[in-house]
Amino acid sequence: MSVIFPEGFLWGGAVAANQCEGAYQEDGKGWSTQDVAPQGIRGPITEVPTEENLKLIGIDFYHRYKEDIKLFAEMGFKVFRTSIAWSRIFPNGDELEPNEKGLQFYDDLFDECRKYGIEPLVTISHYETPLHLSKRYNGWVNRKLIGFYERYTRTIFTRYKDKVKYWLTFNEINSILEEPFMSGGIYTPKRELSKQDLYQAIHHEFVASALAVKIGHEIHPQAQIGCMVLSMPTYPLTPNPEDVIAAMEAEHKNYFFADVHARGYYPGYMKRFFREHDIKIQTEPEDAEILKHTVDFISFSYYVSICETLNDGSRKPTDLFGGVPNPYLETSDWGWQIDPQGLRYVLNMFYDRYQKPLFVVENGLGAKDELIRSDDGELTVHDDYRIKYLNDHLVQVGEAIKDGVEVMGYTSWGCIDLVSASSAQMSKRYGFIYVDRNDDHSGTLERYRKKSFYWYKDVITTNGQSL
Ligand code: BGP
Repeated sequence: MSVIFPEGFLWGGAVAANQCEGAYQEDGKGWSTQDVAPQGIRGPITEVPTEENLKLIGIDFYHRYKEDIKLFAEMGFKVFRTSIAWSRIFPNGDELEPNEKGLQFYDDLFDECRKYGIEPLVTISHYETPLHLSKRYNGWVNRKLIGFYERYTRTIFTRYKDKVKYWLTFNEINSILEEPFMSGGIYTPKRELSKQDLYQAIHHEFVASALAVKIGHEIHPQAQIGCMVLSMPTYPLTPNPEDVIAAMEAEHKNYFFADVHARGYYPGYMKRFFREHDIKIQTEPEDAEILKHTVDFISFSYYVSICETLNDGSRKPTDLFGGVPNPYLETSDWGWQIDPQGLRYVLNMFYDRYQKPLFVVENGLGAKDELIRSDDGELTVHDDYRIKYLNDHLVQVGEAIKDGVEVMGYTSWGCIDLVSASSAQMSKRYGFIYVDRNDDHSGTLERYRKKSFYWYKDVITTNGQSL
């Protein structure tokens, strides 16, 4: 490849605590919203954690992280994205003192990363509000959550300031639109949640996120603190201007979140939306000033693009993401449309809009893998489909760099197999490393290098020249 990825480009992989750690009841951890979602974010939630939940030990990362980080180091990772489980640090979320054992676990984890020169990139809240905050306060609908989050962020910034430089405030913050419970800890069932409450919760998250940027910089001036949004380019299905406007409005729904984080104020199109839907956001006098603490960089996940068309009721929407399917694109085993060029498109759109550095912190192919014995006797997976997917997407990151976009790094999602967020299954695998763990909870939990492991190692060693 002729593109020179910048010197110091942060190559790596990403996971989230709740999808890999397991150890849900160890060392003083409290319950989180994840622990009552036995079928993943799309399934019904239960009152208390069920038997099924307790069997979900993730990939037992809590006990095996040393082995896993060693494998990441073998691939040459420069960065490793994970999250801190809020309920390990503040088990209920509203207590005054943190749980020392929870803090110690992440101390050890970050030390282990640094031992190999791997920078941790830490998501402060990744789909796992402490369950107590959800039940008692209705999650982010309640302004009190800002104070609880502030205490939590202050605690972790202070504790890890010598170990962590890169932070993300909320995972896929815009996913609260579709997943108010998992993303916003909102206990009210989605069908009964008013737009007023939803956008009030979003406002509270914005203020909390900006406060984290402010506090983070006060405690650690060199810290780089970003927002994290789910990016999903939305194309007009046809050149009909109605479709173009439908696509623009659908994009606004998502841009709104990055706009507030990058610019520090609400965009005009949202003020119009609030007026037309009679939404009156309750604010405090200090909010406008707090929001001016804008992020250092924009990070995002990228999996799919969709199309939009005027809503005449004749088109079948895609089930998970809304919009309608793009007739030019193929889909993954899980029906997610594959569009590498959409990644170049979205990188350009974000950069033109904000002129801030960008970080691709999630991208990857969820697929069914088969563990086989290779000629040399090793157990492995011949995941050429994954290599192709990632290669095609990274080539487009390279194209965006040629376009002049400032890209800080790339962390592929689920660099080691983990539990899928939407389905709570193991069989939807993203990793370079296969974990012997099955949907029925059987398996040895042994780790095996897939073919893509060696491919990615080459990509990193050559700083992208092997693509
Ligand atoms: C993102 C989430 C991740 C991750 C990924 C893949 O939305 O931030 O937590 O799970 O999607 O989704 P899934 O696991 O459903 O395939």
